[in-house]
Amino acid sequence: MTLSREQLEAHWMPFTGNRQFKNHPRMMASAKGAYYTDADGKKIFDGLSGLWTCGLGHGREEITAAVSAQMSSLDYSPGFQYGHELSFELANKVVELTPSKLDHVFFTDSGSETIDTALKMARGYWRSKGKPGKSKFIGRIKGYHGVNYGGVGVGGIGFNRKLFGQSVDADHMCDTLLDENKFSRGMPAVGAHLADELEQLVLLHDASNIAAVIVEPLSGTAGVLPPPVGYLNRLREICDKHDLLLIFDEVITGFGRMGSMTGAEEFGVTPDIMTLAKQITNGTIPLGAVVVGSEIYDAFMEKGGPDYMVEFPHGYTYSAHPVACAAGLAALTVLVDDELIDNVRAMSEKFEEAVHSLKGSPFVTDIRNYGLSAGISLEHYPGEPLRRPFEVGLKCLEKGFYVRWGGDTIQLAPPFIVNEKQIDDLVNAVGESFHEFT
Ligand code: PXG
Ligand code: PLP
Repeated sequence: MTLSREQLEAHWMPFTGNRQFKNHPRMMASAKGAYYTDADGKKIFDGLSGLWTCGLGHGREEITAAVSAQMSSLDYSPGFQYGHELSFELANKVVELTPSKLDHVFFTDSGSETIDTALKMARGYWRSKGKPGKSKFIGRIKGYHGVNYGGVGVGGIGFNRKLFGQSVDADHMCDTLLDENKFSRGMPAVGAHLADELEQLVLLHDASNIAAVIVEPLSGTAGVLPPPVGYLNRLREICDKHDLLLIFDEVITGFGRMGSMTGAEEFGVTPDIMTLAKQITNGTIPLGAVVVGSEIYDAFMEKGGPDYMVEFPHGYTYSAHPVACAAGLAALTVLVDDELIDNVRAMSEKFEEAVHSLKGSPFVTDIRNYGLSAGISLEHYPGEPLRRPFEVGLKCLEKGFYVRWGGDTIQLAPPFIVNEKQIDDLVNAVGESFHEFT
């Protein structure tokens, strides 16, 4: 590495232990396919697909070519009051790949912006319907919906909230972790009844005060929590019964990781609003998307006033950025043309076998998986729940494997192009790391 310790001070890194990192930097230098190369030239397997972003693998020439051509032809185009054709093409592509009820796309630049946009849409929708009281949101404990003000308010990870105080008006359902489901493979059998807590919250707050319910179909950041069988269906029924919008935050589950194009498709439940980001450009250029049905879009259009008026006073300087749209179109084309979701399905069985072989390893208290994602919970050091996963992550890195540590879990999300040998190597490295504590 060429940078001095002093040169590392200026950058305040996101979601990073800055003090630890700057004393022990982990610098990536390049990436190709399923591997990173670090600043010392060491090859590292990408066991988290970037940050759940790069399922197609790194360095896809099709994306590079599309981005580079776009930079040369139209590097920026004003997103407000002017357009460019690529964003319309990409919107059509997203509509084609998401459930048929969802047919309008609003572009943002990240998952967090996408969530805050969706929350504003939900409130604006009810106001346009003459029901301004419907403003509260219901999220879920352990939910992660990004870090903007709305997203942390509906989010359910205490660590992400406690420094900042309450933002939007929100209450939370319980998470879906149950002792009897420990070491479940795929969707846990028990837990549909947990959705009934939403009925309790409706009784408490009254539906006339609630705008929307927001959940990740599978909670990613919390440590990979697949939905119990019937749980999402039950949420949908309760939302329908009480006229609540249902938002699926598919920032991680969108575009392939579950073995279907979306979590909604995989789990057979369609939300009113879907939020997408990450995999939409294979992580190459920041881009997010909110997808809604005509019912919501039309509500804004109908109340929009004269046609020169803006119907939804919202948008980002970089909304529908032409270079991001070029990356998105290229990435989604590769995802479809290379039939990579078929490989997710083919590999997910092998992946499930492999990760569950870690049952019985030292400190492992639970293992959960779905598609190409898995979470492994670890026994705490007394009073230090976050330390062991951090140590495991560093041990894996020494062995040449990048994995995520977060909360009391280790998380794995290999790229969609992964093969059986790479799965074995990844899981063996994680297993060896557990044994090195004893
Ligand atoms: N919703 C969900 C479900 C997410 O997983 C966001 C919103 C926010 O997206 P942005 O683009 O604003 O970060 C996310 C992002 C991890 C990890 O290691 C997960 C996320 C981001 C970074 C790291 O689990 N999820
Ligand atoms: N702050 C100021 C002073 C701005 O002028 C703008 C955008 O014009 C913003 C914030 C919002 O930036 P963005 O549109 O990139 O979210």
